[in-house]
Amino acid sequence: MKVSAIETRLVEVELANPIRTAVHDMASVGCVLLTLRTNDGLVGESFIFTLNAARIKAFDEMVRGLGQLVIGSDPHDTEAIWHRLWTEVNPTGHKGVTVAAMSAIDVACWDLVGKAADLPLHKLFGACRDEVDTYASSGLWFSTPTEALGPEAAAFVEGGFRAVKLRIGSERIADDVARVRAVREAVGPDIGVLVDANQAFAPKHAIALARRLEPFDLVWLEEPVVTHNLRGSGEVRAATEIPIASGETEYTRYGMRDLLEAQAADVLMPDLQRIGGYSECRKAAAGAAMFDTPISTHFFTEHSLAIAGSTQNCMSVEHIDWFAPLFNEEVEVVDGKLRVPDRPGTGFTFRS
Ligand code: SMN
Ligand code: MG
Repeated sequence: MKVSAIETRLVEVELANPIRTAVHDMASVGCVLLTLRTNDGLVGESFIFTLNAARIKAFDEMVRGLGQLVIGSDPHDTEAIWHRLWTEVNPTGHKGVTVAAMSAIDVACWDLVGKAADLPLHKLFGACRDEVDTYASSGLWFSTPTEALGPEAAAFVEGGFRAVKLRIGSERIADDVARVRAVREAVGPDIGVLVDANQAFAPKHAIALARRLEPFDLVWLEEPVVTHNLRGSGEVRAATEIPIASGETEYTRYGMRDLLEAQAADVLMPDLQRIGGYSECRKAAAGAAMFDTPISTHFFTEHSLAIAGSTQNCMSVEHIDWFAPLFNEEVEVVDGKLRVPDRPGTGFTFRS
């Protein structure tokens, strides 16, 4: 099997309402959909995105530029392809757009490998489960006023979720405590509550806040400080009993290694686009396993299920519904868990 053609398509998916976190302003997501075709008629698919479709053409250009190097390759050679591209992007940089494009190519190659074998990817990788914990993450934004949080959280539970993620980032600690209290009171004691600060705080603020949040029995506090402040994140982690989650902003296994070395997080959150695709995500997960550290995948709900189904130390998959309009198939939440699809490849195909 050889890759014979590469195609991209740009799609802008509108969000239901404009939303904000402590650092992001979003009205839509711009996606580059990648299709790799083979000489024997198979199709491998993947996507990457930017918020608001801004700079999407740079992503497209990088995918198509690097994709040329894959034409004529056997997509089974995922390691060789990844390392060829890694060497190729040396002058351009080993983070950012380059790695996003490598991720798209890697996931599309793996999709082809699964389809050629007629197997779902978690079975090819070595399966460990067919369902995984998830949490509702398409809501409870920082732009949602405190009084609206309780009803929105309750609606997620009504819809079948057993955990929800809330965004915070207020200047006054009391305001964020009130946001967390509103959600905890609305969902009761048996539902998981996760809190994401999107890097809003200085370490001392984060420590003071975390101590005030301890009575709310949180699953984790995510990205309490700027991502490059590994020592600060480690200080927050050491000062609170709330587990610290981080890693969505890190690139490749090396970013995850830095978090582990600095003891900066209790849970690593690889993002398929920033980590470098399935090949690199599996290495990052194995590195985390060496430290008995769980991972929980960031965004990419559909495509992350292959990782969750084959990674013993994957504790959950973030449920975000933004990308559902891209696919023919839907993710299934049953009793608060996501089913790992048993369809070949990623198990998800693009709508035409
Ligand atoms: C997040 C990141 C980017 C846009 C929206 C939300 C958030 C998450 O950090 O973890 O979902
Ligand atoms: Mg986050």
